[in-house]
Amino acid sequence: MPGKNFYITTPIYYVNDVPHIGHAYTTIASDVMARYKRMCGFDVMFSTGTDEHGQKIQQAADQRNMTAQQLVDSVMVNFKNLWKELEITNTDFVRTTEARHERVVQYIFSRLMEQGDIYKGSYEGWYCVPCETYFPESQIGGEKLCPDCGRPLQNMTEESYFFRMSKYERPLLDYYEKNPGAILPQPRYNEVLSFIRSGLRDQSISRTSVSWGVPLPGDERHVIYVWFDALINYLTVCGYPDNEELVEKYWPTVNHIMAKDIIRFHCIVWPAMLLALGLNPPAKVFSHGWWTVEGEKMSKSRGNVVDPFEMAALYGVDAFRYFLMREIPFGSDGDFSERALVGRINSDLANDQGNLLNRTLQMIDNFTGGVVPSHSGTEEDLDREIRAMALATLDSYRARMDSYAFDEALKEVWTLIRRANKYIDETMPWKLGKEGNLERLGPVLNTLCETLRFTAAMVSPFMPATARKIFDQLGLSGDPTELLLDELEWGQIPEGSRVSKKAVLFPRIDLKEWEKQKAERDARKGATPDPGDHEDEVSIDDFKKIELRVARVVKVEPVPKADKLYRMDLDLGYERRTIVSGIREFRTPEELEGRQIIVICNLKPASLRGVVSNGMLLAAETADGKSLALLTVDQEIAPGSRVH
Ligand code: ME8
Repeated sequence: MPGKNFYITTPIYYVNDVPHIGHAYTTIASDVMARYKRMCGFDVMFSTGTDEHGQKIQQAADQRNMTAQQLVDSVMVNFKNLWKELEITNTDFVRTTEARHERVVQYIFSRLMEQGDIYKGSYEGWYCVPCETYFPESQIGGEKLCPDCGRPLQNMTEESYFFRMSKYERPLLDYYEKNPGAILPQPRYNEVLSFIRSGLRDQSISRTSVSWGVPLPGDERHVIYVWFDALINYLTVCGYPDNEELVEKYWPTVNHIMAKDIIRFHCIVWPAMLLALGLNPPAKVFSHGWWTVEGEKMSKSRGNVVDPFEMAALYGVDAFRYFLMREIPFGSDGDFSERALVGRINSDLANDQGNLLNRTLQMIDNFTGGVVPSHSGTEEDLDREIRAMALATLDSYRARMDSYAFDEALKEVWTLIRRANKYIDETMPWKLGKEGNLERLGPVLNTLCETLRFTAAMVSPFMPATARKIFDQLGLSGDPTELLLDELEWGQIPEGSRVSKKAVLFPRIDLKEWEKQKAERDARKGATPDPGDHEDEVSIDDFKKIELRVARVVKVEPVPKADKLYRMDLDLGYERRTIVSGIREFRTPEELEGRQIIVICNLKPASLRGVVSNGMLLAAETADGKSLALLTVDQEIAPGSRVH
C-alpha cells in the first residue's frame, strides 16, 4: 500500500525481573524514532511488550512461591507503568500470554508444519537453562560453560520439533547481499553474514521439559520454544494473518530495535521464519550498544542495577531521556554514571538551553513589554547567518535522525544553541534596549525566538515536555510534538505573540549538595537487602516475634525543638499509648488524626527529645527520601487487631 507508513518495535522484555536502564534505553530510543517519524508525516505503529513464557519465567515464579501466571501478571505492570512514566508513545503493548498472540503462534506452527518446514526429530546438546539455548560443541570449550552467561551447561536429549532453517541459508544470504542496510551498524551486518556463511543448522523449536508455554498443536506433550513464540509477537501486533490490510500497510516497513545480545535471533531465525511464510524479512534491524554502570556489568548480585523510575524521579523524565540519547553514539557501548548525567544537566540543559531561553525572555520582558518583536527593522549579516544556520541545522538534524545517529542529531542542535548564546553576546540586546534602538533590537530578539522555536521542534522527540514548555513560554500555540518538520519555516511566529517567563527549565544542580544526597541514598540502599539476595533471610519464628497491630491515631502534636518529630497518641483498643515518629515533614496532624496505621508494639521504649516512644509506625519511603507513604489497612478494623 503506498503512503508513508512506519512500523517500529522494541524487543518484548522478559518479566522475570523488574525493568532497568537497559530496557529503558531501547524503549526511549524507539520512542524518539517513532515521534520523529510522526513529525516527518509518517503513520507510525510502535509496539513493545513482554515475553512471558519459558523456563526462565517458570523458575523465577517457583523461587517466589508464585504461579507463573501470577508472576507475569504482576511484573508486567512494572513495564507498563514505566513506559507511561517515561512518556513512551507506543501504540500497542503485546503480552505473549494473550490469546490473540497464542493463536498466531499456533497458526504459524501448523502452517509451517503442513508445508514441510517443520519436522519432528530429537535433540541432544549442551543447554543453558537461564539463556534457554542449546550451544554447539564448537562454542563451549572443555569446561562446558555457557558462552553468553558463563554458567555451567547441562547435557540434554529431548524429542523436539525442528524448523528447517538450513533450507533458508541461501535465500537469507541473497537477501542480505542485496540489502546491506538491513542490519545496522555495519559491524553487526558483517557478523551476521559470516555466521550464516559458516552454515545454518535446523532450529529446535519445541520443549518437553517445560510446561509454561504455548501448547504445540497436535502434540500437547510439547510446548513451543520461547524464542519461536516471542519473535512472532511482531506479527501479532500487525493483526497477522487475518488483517491483511494492516500487514500489507506496515509489515514491509518494520524496524526492529534491540541490543546486540539478541541479533542472531532477529537477523537469522526470524527472517528465515518470515521467508518460510512468504513475508519479507525485517526492513531494518538496528542493534545498539550495551550499557555498563560505573564501569561494571549491571547485575543484581553487584547491586548496581539502575532503576529508571528512580532516575526519572530524581532528575526528571526529559533529562534522563536526553542523557541516554546524547551520551553515547547509538550502536556503541557506553557507561552510565549519575555524575555524568548531572554534568550534562548542568552544562547542556541548564547552561546552554535553559540560558538561551531565559536570557531571551528576560530581554523581551525588559525592553518590548513581553511581546515578541516582528522581524522588520534593520537586519544585519549576523541575523542572516543565524537564520541560515538554523535552516541548515534542521537539514543535518533530519539526515542524522534518519540514520539513527541520535547523539549526532542532538550535537547539531546544541551547536545552534551555543551559537545563538554567542549571538546574544555579540549583538548585546541589553545595550540596544537601554539605547532605545528598537530598529535593531526587533530583528535580534525575533531571531532568538525563531531559533528557540526551531530547537524546541528538534528536541521534541527527545524531550517532549521541555519542548512544550518552550513553546508555552514563547507564547506559541500548538503542540511542538505534533508539528510537521516539512512545514517548519523561519518567520512563523505570529505578530504580537506574548511571552510568559516561568520557572527555569532545568535548575542547576549544586554538586556539593548532590554529593551529600547521593552518599545518603547509597547508604540507604546498602541497608536495604536485595530482593534476590537471600543472605538476610529470617525464619517465620523470627518474624512472629515482631508484634504488629492496627492502631487509630488519636492526637498528633509537634515535639518542641525537634522539627522532624511528632508525638502521637494511639488507640490500640486494649490500651492508649504514645509513640514518637519522624514524619512531621511529610504529614500535617490533621492528615493523621483518625487514621488507622500499623505499629510495632513490642519495640524497646526509647526516649526521643525527652518524650518516651513506645513503638514505631510503619511507612514506605522513596529512594530519594522526598516522599513517604503510610502503611494502613484496606478496610476499617478494630484497633489492636494483629497484623500477620
Ligand atoms: O532478550 N544495555 O528480553 P530481555 C543496553 N525476551 N540494552 C540492554 C541492556 C543493557 N545493559 N540490558 C537489556 C529478551 N537491554 C527477549 C527478547 S524479542 C522477540 C525477545 C535491552 O528482557 C536490549 O534491548 O533480556 C536487549 O536486547 C533487551 O533489553 C533484552 O531484553
